[in-house]
Amino acid sequence: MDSQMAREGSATHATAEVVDAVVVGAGISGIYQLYRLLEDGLTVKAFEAADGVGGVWFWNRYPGARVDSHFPHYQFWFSKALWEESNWTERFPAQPEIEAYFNRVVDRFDLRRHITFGTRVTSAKYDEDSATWTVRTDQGEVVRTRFLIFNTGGLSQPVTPAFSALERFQGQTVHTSRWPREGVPLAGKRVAVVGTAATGIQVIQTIAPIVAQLTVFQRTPNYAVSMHNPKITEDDLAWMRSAYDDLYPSVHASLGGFHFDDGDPPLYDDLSPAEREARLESLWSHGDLRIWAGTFADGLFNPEAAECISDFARRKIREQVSDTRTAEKLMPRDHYFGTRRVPLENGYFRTFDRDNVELVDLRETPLESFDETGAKTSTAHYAFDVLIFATGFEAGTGALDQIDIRGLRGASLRETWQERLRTTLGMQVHGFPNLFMTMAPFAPSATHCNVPVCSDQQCNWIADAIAFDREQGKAWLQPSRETEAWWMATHQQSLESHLMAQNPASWYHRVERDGTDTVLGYQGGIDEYRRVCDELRAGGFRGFELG
Ligand code: NA7
Repeated sequence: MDSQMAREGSATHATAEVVDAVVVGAGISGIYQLYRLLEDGLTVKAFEAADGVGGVWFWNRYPGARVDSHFPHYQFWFSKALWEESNWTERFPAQPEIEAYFNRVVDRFDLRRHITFGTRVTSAKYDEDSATWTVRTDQGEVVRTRFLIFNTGGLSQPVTPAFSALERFQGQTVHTSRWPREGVPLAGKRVAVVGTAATGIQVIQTIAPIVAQLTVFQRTPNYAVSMHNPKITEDDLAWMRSAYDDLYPSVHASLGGFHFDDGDPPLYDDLSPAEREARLESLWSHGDLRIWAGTFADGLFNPEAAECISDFARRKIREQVSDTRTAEKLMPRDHYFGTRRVPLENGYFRTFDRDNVELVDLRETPLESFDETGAKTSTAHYAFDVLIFATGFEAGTGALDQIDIRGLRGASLRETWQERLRTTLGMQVHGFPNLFMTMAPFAPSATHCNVPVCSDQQCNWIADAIAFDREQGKAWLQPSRETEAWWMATHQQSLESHLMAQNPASWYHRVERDGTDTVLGYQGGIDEYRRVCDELRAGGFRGFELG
């Protein structure tokens, strides 16, 4: 420890508030993590950068923002009483309804007073002698804590590509995940959108009818399933309230955090071409995500099966777009259905039939630079008043990379991960005792999960690990180096023969320093993941070091 750190350290010890646990983030995971740790009798302080709760549902207030998890799956699972009181109006609720729900939950369980809003954690340093973390914020707060949990989300740090001369553009520029609360005036404006994945699809289909002109800059076309989004009736709500006990075990034992009534999917080779087509039509007609992994048992492993689903999804695009050339540009040919995030769409493809919408294929004509009035591709200039970036996030590590996190011997988490990304179960990292995280790399929740289900399981496991550590009278707990190596090998095995591992980059992938590609999400399914987590817990956190 250098002398400055020593001085800083002793000042900190003298003045800092001391708690059992600090929770960073008040989104879906942070809210439940806070609730559970308080229930367990810990003193807890939560920090949230935003001035309200909801995480992604606070920040992503762009037009058309809506969840792709169908009713009744996207809500907290920790309280049956809460289920019995909850009301939903649509099968796929929109952002305002979800944000309001989080606010209701926080008030119902009196959690708000434990959260410090408008405050960003900037550093966290572990002190080996006291086995505590010192957490600092951008508001000058200093807190010492035994346990530190980052519920900061896997998709919270937005990315805006460094386009040439972007700073010259004189119109309004906005990223979908930093949409101002007061909105952005779009009616009658010329608008451009960069990005055509889950977010771009929602914003494009929503604003096309109100803007004067919409220019869509597309790099990679995406498959999308036509959403079926009826209003929720009193009967639906009555069913939901009676279904909690059945659904809870079922979603927690599923592949992706949903309960579907379709039974186990057949193998591709077990069906005739006509049976395959009928199955695809039937699954498609539900208008939700069941077609993603539920068509054929080998749909994400067998290239022939994957091509069959992809061909079907391309034909669905073709049917919705009048102009053949435009339809062709919208049809993915470089990846299989389901190897990137499959969004739901609600009129997206039909949007391109509108006279005021133009699709610019950046693969044909790359974006070269911006100027005062718009953007120039290799063949044309496009003028617009508002530029919307639906360009995604620094997935997996983005939020944590913003924080100076120092574990044993002052090792930096950011630098550790720059060497090579590694976690144990996506919840801990060797060398960072008592530090936990949710929605982080190498858990199913890093890519594929109905988040409330996965976060429920992870928050419980973390709280159980903390409880175990305390019951044992220990000060700290961390995975051993061997446990971490075992988990990384297990993760790697889950990708074997998986077509996702072979398909092109998306936010599901990360390219390591040495050029190797890794998939962020554990692909063994949340059932298997939970089994492994439960086994480690039941075995007294075998493979973890306590001290
Ligand atoms: P995504 O899924 O990361 O999509 C980002 C989009 O932005 C995608 O279409 C990208 O094209 C496009 N993009 C990114 N950089 C560029 C550049 N430089 N030029 C042109 N186009 C670019 O983010 P979303 O917000 O849509 O969704 C994130 C998740 O949030 C989603 O999966 C849900 O789970 C919720 P690309 O495909 O890279 O060619």
